[in-house]
Amino acid sequence: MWHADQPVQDADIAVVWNAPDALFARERKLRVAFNLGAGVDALFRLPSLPADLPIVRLEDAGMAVQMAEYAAHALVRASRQFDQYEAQQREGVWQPLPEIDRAAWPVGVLGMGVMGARVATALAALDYPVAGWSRSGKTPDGIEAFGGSAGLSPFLARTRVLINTLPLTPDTRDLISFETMLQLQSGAYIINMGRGAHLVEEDLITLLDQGHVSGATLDVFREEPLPAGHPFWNDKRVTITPHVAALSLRRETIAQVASKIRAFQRGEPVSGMVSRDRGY
Ligand code: NDP
Ligand code: OXD
Repeated sequence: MWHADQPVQDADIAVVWNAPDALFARERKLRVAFNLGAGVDALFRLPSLPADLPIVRLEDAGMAVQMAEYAAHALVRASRQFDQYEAQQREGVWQPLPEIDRAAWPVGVLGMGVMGARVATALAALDYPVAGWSRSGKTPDGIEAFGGSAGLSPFLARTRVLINTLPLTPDTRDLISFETMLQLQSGAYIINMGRGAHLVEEDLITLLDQGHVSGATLDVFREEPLPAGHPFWNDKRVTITPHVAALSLRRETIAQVASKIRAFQRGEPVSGMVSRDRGY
C-alpha cells in the first residue's frame, strides 16, 4: 500500500485503483501500471501520469456477469411492472396488471465490450429485442449492430431501454443528453452503469418531468458519493445504487493481475493494454 509520506521506492510496477497524483509524481521509474478496474478514466485525469506509461486494465474478472444481473434486474423490474406491484403491496392492493409485450421494450446497449456484450446476450436470452452500439459496430450473434456516430440516431430511434456500459472518454462524455434521450422511444427507461459523466443529470430530470422518460436506474453519478440534497435521492422515478453494479472480486482480480504481471515480466504481450489514443 502506497503512502504519500513514505520514501520514494523506485518501483517499476504499480497496481492501482483511485491512485493519488502524487504516486506518479514521485515514482518516476515505473514501467507499467495495472488498474484494478475496467475503467481507466480516473487514472487519465491525473496530471502526473506519464504520457507513455503503459496502462493495463482489468478484463471481466467476474464483473461482467454482475453487470448483466444489474441490467436484467432493472429492466425486468420496469418492464414487468414489479415497481408497481411494490407500490400496490404498500397500499394493500391485490391487482394483476396487464401482461407485457417484450416487443414494446426494445433494449439498446451502449458499448459492446467485455461488459456490454455480456449484458446484451443476457437480455437477449430473456427474449427482449436487443441492439448494441460501439465504435466498430461489432456485436455478438443475435444482437442487432449499430456503429459509430452515423449509427447512433438509428440505434436510439429503435430503443426504449437505454443501457450504458461505455468507458468515459472525451468522445463519450455527456453522450446521454436531452438531445439523445429525446430520440429514444416514448416511455424510455435509462440504466447507467458506465460513468456518471456520461449522463447529463438535469436533462434526465427535464425529460422525466415531460414524461418522455418514464424512469431510470443509476449506479454512477457525476459526483460520488451522490451529495445529500441531490434531487435523485427523493425521486420515486429514479432508483439509485452506490456504484456497485459490479464489485471487484478479490480472488479473480488478484489471479488476473498476477498473471498479467508475470506476462509483462517475461516480455510477453499483456492483454487489456489500454490505448492512449482511444482513451479506453
Ligand atoms: P471495453 O473496453 O471492453 O469496451 C468498451 C466498449 O465501448 C467497446 O465496445 C467500444 O467500442 C465502445 N466505445 C468506446 N468508445 C466509444 C465511442 N466513442 N463510440 C462508440 N463506442 C465506443 O470496456 P468494458 O466493457 O470492460 O468496460 C466498460 C466500462 O464499464 C468501464 O470503462 C467502466 O466505465 C464501466 N464499468 C462500471 C462498473 C460499475 O460497477 N458501475 C464496473 C465495471 C466497469 P469498440 O468495440 O468498437 O472498441
Ligand atoms: C470499474 C468500476 O471500472 O468498478 O471497474 O467502475
